[in-house]
Amino acid sequence: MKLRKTVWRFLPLSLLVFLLTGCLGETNLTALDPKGPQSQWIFDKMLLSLYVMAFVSIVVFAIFFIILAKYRRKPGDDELPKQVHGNTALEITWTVIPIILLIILAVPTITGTFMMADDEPDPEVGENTVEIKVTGHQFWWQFDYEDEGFTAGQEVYIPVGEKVLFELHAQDVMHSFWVPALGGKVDTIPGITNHLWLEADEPGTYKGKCAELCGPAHALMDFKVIALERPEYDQWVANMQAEVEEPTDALAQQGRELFGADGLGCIGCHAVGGTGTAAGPALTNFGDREVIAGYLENDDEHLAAWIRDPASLKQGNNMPSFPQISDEEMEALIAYLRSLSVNEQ
Ligand code: HEC
Ligand SMILES: [Cu+2]
Repeated sequence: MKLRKTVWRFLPLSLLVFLLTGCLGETNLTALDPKGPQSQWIFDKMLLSLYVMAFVSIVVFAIFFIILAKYRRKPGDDELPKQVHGNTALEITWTVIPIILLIILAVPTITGTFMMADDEPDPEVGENTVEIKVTGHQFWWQFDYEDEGFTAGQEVYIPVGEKVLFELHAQDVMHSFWVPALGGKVDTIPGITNHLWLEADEPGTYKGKCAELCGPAHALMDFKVIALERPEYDQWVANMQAEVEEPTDALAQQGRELFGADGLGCIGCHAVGGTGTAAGPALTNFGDREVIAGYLENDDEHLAAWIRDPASLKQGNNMPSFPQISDEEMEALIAYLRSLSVNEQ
């Protein structure tokens, strides 16, 4: 009776797991569909260990069942079987086989670990290897392109087919930088600099996540890696470096006033152009983002709700709320934020 109850309890749960894993597959937030040399390597090792484990299980269970059948007590077996102690040949066999299996796992694991830790510039692109400083904040990501002289928030653009070097930092608590389709996860730790390189085989948008419990909105600390062909990437860099033009539209201009120091003071935390601050994500290309704050669909309704009361949408985040903004002001502010796009130039 009890067993049946337990089964019924677990059934919906296991169905849920099926559904959830299905969702993850769709958004490429998965290590099982590798899209770069590093993630491919990790995936191959997962398969290798799976094969080794399958081999061990099959052999062990086969021997187990054979022995169970062959040597079980049969009718008429009154005497104890002959008692033996020690068998050198057997003992050597079952020591040597696991050693061989461990070597099969260890050799590629160790060489691969060094390969993944190798943060030397890409030999193929030499001096032009892209280096990006990543800083994890509660609960957003800052990407400094220091050599290029600008900052990006929430979305990191990289060239396709090149090893890109990431220098990992944290501002407040520990976070972990993870783009499952491209590679392994590495922690960002306050006061410590970690390194990671990633490479994307094909252009596309790859979802990333903070993989270290870092506070109430940890689960919403999402980001994106956007991989572009080299010429498009260079164009994006040039657009990010360019002087931000004043909006031509009157409404957006009014929004720009509100955004500034004489208005609501958003500019104190949000850079538009240049290298920015550590207080909030740079909004230089906010108009190009698909989502707000890492996860909210970037439409006017969500944007207004976010600006009025960010805490209700992302618990514990560091943006103050602005409930005083009137509907007209909000319209202007949104028009300005929408004008912040570098892709339309
Ligand atoms: C005290 C600093 C601070 C001020 C002032 C501030 N913000 Fe923010 N803002 C933040 C932080 C921090 C985040 C990131 C929140 C998160 O995702 O955890 C953020 C996120 C945002 C985002 C989402 C950005 C993205 O790419 O996901 C928008 C849009 C935004 N703020 C607009 C504004 C506007 C408009 C104002 C002025 C009315 C403003 N902010 C004032 C700190 C601030
Ligand atoms: Cu985090």
